[in-house]
Amino acid sequence: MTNLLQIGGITADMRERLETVFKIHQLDDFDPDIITHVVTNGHDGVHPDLMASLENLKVISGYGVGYEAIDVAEAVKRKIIVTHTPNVLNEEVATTALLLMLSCYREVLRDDAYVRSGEWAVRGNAPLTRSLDNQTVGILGLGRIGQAIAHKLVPWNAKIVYHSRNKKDVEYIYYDNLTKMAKDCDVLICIIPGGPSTHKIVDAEVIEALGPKGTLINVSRGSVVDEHALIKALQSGKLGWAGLDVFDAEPIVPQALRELTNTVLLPHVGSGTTETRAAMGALTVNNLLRHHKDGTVISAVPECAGL
Ligand code: A2R
Repeated sequence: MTNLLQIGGITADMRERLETVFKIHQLDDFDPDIITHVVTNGHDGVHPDLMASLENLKVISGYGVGYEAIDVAEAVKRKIIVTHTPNVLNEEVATTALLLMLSCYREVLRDDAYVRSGEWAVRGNAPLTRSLDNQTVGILGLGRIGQAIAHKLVPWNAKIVYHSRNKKDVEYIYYDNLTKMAKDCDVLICIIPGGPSTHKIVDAEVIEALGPKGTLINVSRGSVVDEHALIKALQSGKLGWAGLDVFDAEPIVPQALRELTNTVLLPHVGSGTTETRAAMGALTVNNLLRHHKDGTVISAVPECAGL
């Protein structure tokens, strides 16, 4: 049997399929010399010290599309193939972005509380909310998920603009400057990878450019937004609303953010439906089984495509 190290949780389905060819070892009891394959996730990744200790490692299969918690440059140097699970979660994460946007615009949490508390019967109709129709939506990162978000916004007649490193061959308007784009947007949706190149790319200047009537949605990584600046802007009214699925120090969410009523907060569930998580789990396992069978993988991260 081939020896696989498990980092983080896996589902019963994943375990059952993996155990057809792998002996699964846990982090608290394994011999580093025999491990050739690792299964992990976007949050846990592989600690650099652990990776260094696995001298015979060939494949790291990640559950999720983001892989900044794995030192891919080091993996490439060592000819270790890193895989992830792109595409199978595009529609779900896009739906989560829309859910957050709708919840902010239509004050779903406030109005739900209004009904539950009995205030409706005492104080009369709830205050009006904002229409999601005809908004200018800026997408930060028009990749696989960013494009799925743009498609889902069609029924709301959104004007889509975007910022990414490169201009794409699409009908949407490209901004090479994020602050400029934020100034022109009603909503800014973040869906770029985490890591050093995007760290706090949404800073105080971008947040203030979005403005008092603006809405920030983050379904990518907490690290891409300056959370401190975000809280200050939401408290002072320099930013209108925020819908967040991701945070700087998950699962710890600052008390100040939790106290704000102009936020909608989710516990990193962008891809968190039974159907989509099953598809992600299947691809994570398929990458490992394929490698076991013929030495290839299905969905290597771009940096490892040539290995
Ligand atoms: O490289 P480009 O021009 O295609 O732009 C990519 C953009 N991006 C950036 N934009 C601005 N500044 C950066 N430093 C920067 N780095 C990357 O993010 C591309 O438009 C987008 C990423 O698209 P995909 O690689 O197709 O990723 P996918 O599957 O949409 O997932 C995005 C992220 C994941 O990495 C997780 O963190 C999260 O969503 O779940």
